[in-house]
Amino acid sequence: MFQPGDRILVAVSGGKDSIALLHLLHHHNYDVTGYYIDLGIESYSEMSTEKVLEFSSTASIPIRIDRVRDLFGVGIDEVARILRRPPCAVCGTVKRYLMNRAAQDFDVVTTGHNLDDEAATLLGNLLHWQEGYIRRQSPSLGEQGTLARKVKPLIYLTEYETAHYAFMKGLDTVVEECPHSERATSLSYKEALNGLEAAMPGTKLSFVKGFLALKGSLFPPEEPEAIDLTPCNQCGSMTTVGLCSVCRMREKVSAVVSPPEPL
Ligand code: Q46
Ligand code: ZN
Repeated sequence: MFQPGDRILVAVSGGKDSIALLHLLHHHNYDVTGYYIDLGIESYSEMSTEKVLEFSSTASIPIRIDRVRDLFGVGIDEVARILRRPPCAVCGTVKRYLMNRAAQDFDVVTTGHNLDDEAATLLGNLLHWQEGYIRRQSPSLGEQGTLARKVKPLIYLTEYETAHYAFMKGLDTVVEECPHSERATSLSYKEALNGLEAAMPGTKLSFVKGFLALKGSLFPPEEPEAIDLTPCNQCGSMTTVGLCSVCRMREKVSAVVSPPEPL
């Protein structure tokens, strides 16, 4: 997934998985920088920001922070309300945008997805036959255009195991989930998989490992569609049209709240 000399950006939310990953890689002397996005979701974001900053200062690991409020002047909930879109849809687009921007200074981006996350995503993709997503589901996505490599080093460890690591190392992490995660369908998939795991231990691991072993023959990679990308007129990030999706959001939001400084 990466070499000892690579500059690694570790996306952290303040939760146990991402903090455990950052702690583990730092402990093994990799060149790591944490990357945290303050979503501006009231007490949840305040608590997460506090934990991430505390961890970075006690562990002496550099951390880079972007704030959604610096982009829009308000947090995710308010942006979603103004745009009349679900918070998670807005959040996903904004996080991707910020992460890709931050990744430009690094060789690889890592996230703390664990086995439970990966199995739930796979189950959801299969239940709805999301062929494109199934083909792309992988612990390691190569560089695409200007986008850095993205890897998930923890996908063979269960949520229980990463929680155990965090506990044994005395890592102080955020226990609360984002208030919007309750509506996430992935929770239902996780519950279903936990039921299967309890009846047949090892199910999650064999589900994900078996998929990755068979993916090449069942879902062979397709030739990527040639898409013409040009720099966004406003922020310079690569996009298919004049303004990227985040700059279009910024335009709409700035009609309602005072706009922050230009990007
Ligand atoms: S998408 Fe939705 Fe998550 Fe963003 S608003 Fe919260 S639950 S944090 S992974
Ligand atoms: Zn833009």
